Amino acid sequence: MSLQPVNPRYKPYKGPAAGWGALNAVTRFWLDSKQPFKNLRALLKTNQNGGFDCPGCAWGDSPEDGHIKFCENGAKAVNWEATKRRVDPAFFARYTVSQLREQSDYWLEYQGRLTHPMRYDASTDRYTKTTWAEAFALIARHLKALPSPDHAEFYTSGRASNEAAYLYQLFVRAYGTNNFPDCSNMCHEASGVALGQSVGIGKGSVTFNDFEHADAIFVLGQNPGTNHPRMLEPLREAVKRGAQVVCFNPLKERGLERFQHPQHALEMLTNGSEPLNTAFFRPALGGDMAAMRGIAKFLLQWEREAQAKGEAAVFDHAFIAEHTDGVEAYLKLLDDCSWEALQAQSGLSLQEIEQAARMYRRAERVIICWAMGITQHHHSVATIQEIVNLQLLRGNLGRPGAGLCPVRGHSNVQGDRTMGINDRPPVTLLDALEKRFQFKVPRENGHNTVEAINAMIDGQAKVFIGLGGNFAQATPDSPRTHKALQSCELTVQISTKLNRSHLTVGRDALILPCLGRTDIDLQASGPQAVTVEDSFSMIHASYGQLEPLSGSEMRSEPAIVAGIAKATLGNHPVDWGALIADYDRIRELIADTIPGFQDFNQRVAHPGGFYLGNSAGARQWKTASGKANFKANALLDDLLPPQVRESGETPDLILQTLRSHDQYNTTVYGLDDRYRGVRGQRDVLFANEADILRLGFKPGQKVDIRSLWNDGIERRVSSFTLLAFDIPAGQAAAYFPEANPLVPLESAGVGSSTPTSKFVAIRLQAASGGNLLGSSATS
Ligand SMILES: Nc1nc2c(c(=O)[nH]1)N[C@H]1C(S)=C(S)[C@@H](COP(=O)(O)OP(=O)(O)OC[C@H]3O[C@@H](n4cnc5c(=O)[nH]c(N)nc54)[C@H](O)[C@@H]3O)O[C@H]1N2
Ligand SMILES: Nc1nc2c(c(=O)[nH]1)N[C@H]1C(S)=C(S)[C@@H](COP(=O)(O)OP(=O)(O)OC[C@H]3O[C@@H](n4cnc5c(=O)[nH]c(N)nc54)[C@H](O)[C@@H]3O)O[C@H]1N2
Ligand SMILES: [Mo]
Repeated sequence: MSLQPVNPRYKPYKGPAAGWGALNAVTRFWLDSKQPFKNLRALLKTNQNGGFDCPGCAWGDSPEDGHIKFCENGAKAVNWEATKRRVDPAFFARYTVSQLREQSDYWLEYQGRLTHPMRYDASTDRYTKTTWAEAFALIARHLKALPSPDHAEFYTSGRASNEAAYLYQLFVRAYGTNNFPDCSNMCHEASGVALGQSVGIGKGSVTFNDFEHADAIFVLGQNPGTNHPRMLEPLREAVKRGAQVVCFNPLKERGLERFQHPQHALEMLTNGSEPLNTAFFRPALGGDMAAMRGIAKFLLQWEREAQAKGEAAVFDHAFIAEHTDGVEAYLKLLDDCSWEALQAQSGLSLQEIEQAARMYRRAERVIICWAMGITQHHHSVATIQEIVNLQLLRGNLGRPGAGLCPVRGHSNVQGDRTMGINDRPPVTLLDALEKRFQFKVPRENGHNTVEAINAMIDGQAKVFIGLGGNFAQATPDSPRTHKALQSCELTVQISTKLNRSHLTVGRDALILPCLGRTDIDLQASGPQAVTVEDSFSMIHASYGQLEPLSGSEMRSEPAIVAGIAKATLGNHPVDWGALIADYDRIRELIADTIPGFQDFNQRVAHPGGFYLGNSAGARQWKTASGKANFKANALLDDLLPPQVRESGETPDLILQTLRSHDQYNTTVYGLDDRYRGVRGQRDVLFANEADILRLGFKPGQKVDIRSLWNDGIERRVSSFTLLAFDIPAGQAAAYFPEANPLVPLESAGVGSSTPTSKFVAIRLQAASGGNLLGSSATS
């Protein structure tokens, strides 16, 4: 039924994840980029000592293993960056900005690499060539004209290297503000906040090697087959040695179902594949907190039974007594919540919760991994703290094979935060900066992403600078965000590729073309390395390999930041130019001010890099209580936020926004989503066939989608094709960023301010423009 093709462009994918299909896709991307051999060579150095760090995801590799690690989607990321196509002054002469705005996100990025600094001319509605000196002077002029440094917003996307990020935060704080909206605010912010409160450090506690020792790996709200393909190998190895992989995902994501590794030639020949998951639970959107609480409630019941019978304990009492705080209040909460409420909210039956609990209990060592399906909800912080609570009950933290693993997104998003890209900076960081650089550091919290947009809407923020990323498309409530950017006096984008943020211009606007991970970064002292931090807190060096497309017209991110800083502040508080001549000097400053980086230059020279350490992983608790905290958060009465109920309308469906297989965030590589069987289109709405019929539509029909909130603002996208899909009743899914206009800016996580991209209440109506796709649409 629901997995039947509903139109010619939608065919369910039958093959395993990765394997031959993946290699075909990679080959196609190589050939498309017009320099296959060069790219292949570049690729083979990825993540090896002496090569560059993969600009794809933040998954780490085994530090001991010298093997070349790559995956299909890493290959796409490399290839996309290493193209020979150029978006140069001649390109910009051909189009007005208004004309470019008519193009799709896919088309814009596909045009190639940005090669020259460009300045927007409002009188002709075109970008024209400018010089670096003029660009820096323009930025300095705007920044100095602001009534307060807090009227500027300094965005960071998670590809920026440690060196670039460190210089950026130093410049911005010396300029006088903590306004650091960053992609993390839309991503793993809830993980950082929740883990900081629970265990005293906002990062994952496990390392790569822990995956070799776990008896069970729970994977919640994550689609590694597409977004972290290199994670599939340790999962597969775990299954091979008899460990369990337990998935919680409303969608039966292909990569989690079956897996075949492209580098295992024999298995490719037989087309065999290992069954990967050992259990697959399909919760309601936002239902994971209730599911985890249900597992904990079973453990409590079994603990009491064991005590009564004098059998071995279920809880790790020694760990709880020595290392934790707050267990009584938490256990009371478990007693107080009803099985009915847990079932209703989790979307799972009591039998399913019990099965998950049995799998959890059977395992001596458990790792719990999670990503955006957990972090982009109203109650994400509470949900992640519930994950921690569960792990604490059995001491699954700070011992081999057990722990917490928020799987990060952007390849250096974790490192950027370590370097001080933080709108709520810890006092220790500010003190260290003040001491080392002898200037008065701003102490007030700055703006996160949602606050930055609101400040622009309110006319408070007037200058926007983006160190990478695509702010216009990655943020929620797109039409409002676009207007916010357009209300600025100056918008600056430091970028590798053309995207919609360059076309969402303030009165003045600049495009500053930068080098990417793959490019050789030549400075006065020779080619430079930069460093990054992966999800396991491993720091390693990255050396670009490819000749930049337009010589010195493209600059490195550190050089661009230093150029802006020098024009704005002169040689205060450092000699910016001297730092750029040799990045070792930047790393010396990092060593002086950021904990864990002493002897940075020497240690990063070590093959595979070095481990930053993790206090929670070492059972040191940097919390106020000095212990790991059980957090007794109440379960939400209703997953539907009050603002939706106040809209006076009942939602037809709850929508999550997610990534296709052919995209990297707002970068669209192609229009297919192989594992979900979609071809050649992105404006689709996945829904359950019964829901489609119940709502009076037919599969293949086009609909307009409206979202519900209590502020009277109309949020709508048009002409999305309904795809009947294997998705739980009441749920829907659509791709990010196409669906972003539906996410209200005000709908953000408690304590994290992360837009609730995985929980949007929607209503459907027949598309104003037309109906069925064609006669074969429902065949
Ligand atoms: N190729 C590629 N790699 C990437 C990226 C990319 O776009 N392309 N993006 C990078 C970035 S920045 C990030 S943050 C990561 C993102 O990695 P993911 O978090 O895997 O990305 P999403 O596509 O948002 O997928 C979310 C998954 O959570 C599930 N889900 C949604 N809501 C819920 C829920 O309430 N409960 C549960 N249990 N599951 C739910 C969805 O069905 C989906 O499988 O990937 C990184 N790597
Ligand atoms: N609805 C919805 N919205 C979401 C999400 C979702 O799941 N649903 N996910 C959120 C998440 S997890 C994230 S992380 C954000 C992502 O938000 P961003 O990080 O802002 O977006 P990206 O699409 O990764 O940025 C792509 C652009 O970065 C530039 N770029 C690429 N490489 C480099 C480089 O090396 N240096 C520089 N300077 N620029 C470079 C290119 O110009 C490219 O166009 O989106 C968030 N938005
Ligand atoms: Mo992300």
